[in-house]
Amino acid sequence: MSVLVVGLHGPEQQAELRTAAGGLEVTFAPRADATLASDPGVVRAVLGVGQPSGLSDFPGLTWVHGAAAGMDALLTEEILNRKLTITSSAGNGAIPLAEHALMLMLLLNRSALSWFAAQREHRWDRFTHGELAGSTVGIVGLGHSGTDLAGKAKACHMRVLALARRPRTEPVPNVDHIYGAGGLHDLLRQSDFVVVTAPLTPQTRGMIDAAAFAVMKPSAFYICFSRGGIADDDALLEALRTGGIAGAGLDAHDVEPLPPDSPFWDLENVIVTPHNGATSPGTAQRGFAILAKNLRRFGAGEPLLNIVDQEAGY
Ligand code: OXD
Repeated sequence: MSVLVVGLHGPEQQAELRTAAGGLEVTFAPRADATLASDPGVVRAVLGVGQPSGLSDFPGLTWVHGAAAGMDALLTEEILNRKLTITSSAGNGAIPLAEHALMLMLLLNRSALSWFAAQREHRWDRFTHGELAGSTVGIVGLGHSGTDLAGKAKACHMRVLALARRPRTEPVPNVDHIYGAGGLHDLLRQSDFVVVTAPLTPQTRGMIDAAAFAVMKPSAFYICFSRGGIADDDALLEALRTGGIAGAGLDAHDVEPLPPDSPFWDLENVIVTPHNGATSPGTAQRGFAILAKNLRRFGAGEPLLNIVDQEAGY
């Protein structure tokens, strides 16, 4: 029985993973390519993958560990039909993503793009701007990054609302009110900042549609760092162009890379970042730690961490 670990791991990481695997044979390869495994037939697990390509060439697979937190790219119909155990790296990028959201909230709330333009022209341009304190953030999705963002927002003296699909029996620290899926419009109506942290699933695709933007405050900002596609882009564009909302901070986009002719690049009330919010060494370290822990558990026959609910899609 053997395990294929995909990605670029240096000698130290390889040694750590071999130790974690106990008696399992571990092979390292840059991608899930069966021609790189000495015997694909004995590979029971492929770890660290982003895409499903190549996995069909491993007939004996029982476990796949995803390199990403979001599993939308991996959960194809073919993969779902194989009834594998799938685990994710959820939680690896929560901290920098929450920081990214906070940065976008501050920049948008202070019209920072005007300062940047003025700086390029050496122009001293002072104006009155908002404060986060006292305003309301509506966090759509209360997973690792949503929960981390709640704490950061509270530290800025904000009111924190959240939307969570899974009901909570206990109050969540730093969250003033939690809505279930049916409460989306209630949350949107009250929010000065809407931050989408939810995974892309059949349930969330297109969830922030024209009706949703219509209930948002014209002064509100829309921020997304999890997945584009949760908002309907046409509805988002319309809201941004017509003053339905004040602006947006977009790190995740429906089509990535964002095409050069996308209208989002040029809107004056939009900050575009290239799905870059979690690209930090800490994210890589936490992702590696999750992989190593799960490999140890697999070798020891213990329950794995971060098992994906394949019906829910995350
Ligand atoms: C992820 C990401 O890990 O968006 O899902 O980077």
